[in-house]
Amino acid sequence: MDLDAVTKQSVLHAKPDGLTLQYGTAGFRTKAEHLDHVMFRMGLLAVLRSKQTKSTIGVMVTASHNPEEDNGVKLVDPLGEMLAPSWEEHATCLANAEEQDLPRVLVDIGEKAAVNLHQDAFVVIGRDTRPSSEKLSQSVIDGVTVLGGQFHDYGLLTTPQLHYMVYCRNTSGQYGKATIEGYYQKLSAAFVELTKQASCSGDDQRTLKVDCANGIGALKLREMKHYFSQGLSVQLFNDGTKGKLNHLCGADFVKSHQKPPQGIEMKSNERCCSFDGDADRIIYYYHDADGQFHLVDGDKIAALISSFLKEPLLEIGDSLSLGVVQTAYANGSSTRYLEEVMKVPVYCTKTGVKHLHHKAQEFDIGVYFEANGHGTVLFSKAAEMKIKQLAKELEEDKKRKAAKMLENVIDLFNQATGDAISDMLVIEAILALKGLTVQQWDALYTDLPNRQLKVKVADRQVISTTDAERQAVKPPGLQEAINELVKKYRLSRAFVRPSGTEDIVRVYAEADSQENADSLAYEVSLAVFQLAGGIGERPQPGF
Ligand code: 16G
Ligand code: MG
Repeated sequence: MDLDAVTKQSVLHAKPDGLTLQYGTAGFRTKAEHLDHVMFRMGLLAVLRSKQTKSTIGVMVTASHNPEEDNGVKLVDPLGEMLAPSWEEHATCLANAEEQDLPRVLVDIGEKAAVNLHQDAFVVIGRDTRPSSEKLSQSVIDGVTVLGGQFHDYGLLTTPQLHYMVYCRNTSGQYGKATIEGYYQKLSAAFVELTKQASCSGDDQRTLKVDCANGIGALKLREMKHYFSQGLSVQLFNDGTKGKLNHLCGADFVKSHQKPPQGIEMKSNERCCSFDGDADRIIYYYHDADGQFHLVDGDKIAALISSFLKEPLLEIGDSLSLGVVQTAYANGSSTRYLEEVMKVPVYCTKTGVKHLHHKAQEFDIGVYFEANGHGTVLFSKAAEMKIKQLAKELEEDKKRKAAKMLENVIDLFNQATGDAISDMLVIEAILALKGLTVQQWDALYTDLPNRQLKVKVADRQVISTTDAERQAVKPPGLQEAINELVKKYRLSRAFVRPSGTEDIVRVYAEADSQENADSLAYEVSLAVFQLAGGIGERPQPGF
């Protein structure tokens, strides 16, 4: 390592005094103007990680669903996974090191992680459409270069596309070609193949309105739609030509406000969906004939996909294990439906894709979705090989068809991470194959009314949780208070957790009616405010 060169370059990406940031659930995230030094340093770190793993590492510049003025950065590990936890700590140390300590911290990480500094390093970089992203990704490149790393800058990409590139490059192209055309071709071919078996239903069924959150998803979907146009026609809204990124639109807005985004024309019973700002989340919705809005969220996506998968799995008669992974935010009705009606085992993990992804890897086929629309289906290598073999060998026509269908499903799901575009194509294929309307899909089960609130506290770390965030162990008395409140309502459940991305505590409540979910959420917020050091205005009832 040429530490002198690092020091010299670092001055051009100086860290503002006193600023400390944490590598959180999805990397670093804050106002764009505070991130230049973090980007440079993540370029440095990516080189070390690449040397250590002897693999290509990804760096994505995005702040996902957050406001346009924000930005963020995260590293992507060799198989498209989120950065390993011990390296998250290195990332935090490096980002917060004062200028003069930077060389020492770098050397320290190199030693602790036993990095062979003579190894070559290769880093791939992607960015979203934020005005700040181009300059910030140049700072990443500066960091990579000063440590002698090689790089490829993909420019504008969705987050899942960057994960895909990393995965392709580290599997010598076996997973797919590490180019944007490679991505379009792989997914579209699987989609077209899968939907071939769908009996042609009316035009109506095969049109989808997509709210792209004024983000990168719009650019990429516009390029890609020609590849699958024979199977599906997508109409793009909030495509970034006028509106602001994530402003009154996008998956996060729709899910948290439980209402349609601005800028989309919805006719009754039309199927619509929203991506978030970096296109790794997807949420569906529609207006019924009475003009009532219905949300079809990540839980219902998991329910649709798992029930679809069960049939061909049974048909091929091979006992591949299927599991569904959710978080505490999963609607209670969805968990009940999956366990009692679908009879699939359901597991709960902490919030954040990396936790779900990790758990899902324990199954032959692991379906994971957060209620907010992040998710995918992972097939173990063993399951994939078995299915591919059966698709070739099986004599019986029905069985072979089932195996072939599963083969296409494997190719259609982005195996590196949750991906709004890939998920959208899977969902559209399933609806077409099953001849389901969005209303029929929605009717799989009825969501319990629920409410999410935020509470401001002086220090959100005074709350600590256990049992996949469903129980608060600190501060004393809080869980007992929640238990008492929950008892007052039917079919109720509530939990609180410190946010991993904002300086607030999140409250979730569900109950038999919206009114009850709302008052339970309010009462729990008040308990948090009183017992966990609330600041500012006390929570108020009513929404
Ligand atoms: C991040 C996570 C998302 C999680 C959310 C929770 C990734 C890629 N993203 O956006 O999965 O739902 O954080 O935010 O892991 P919170 O901790 O503020 O509730
Ligand atoms: Mg996102």
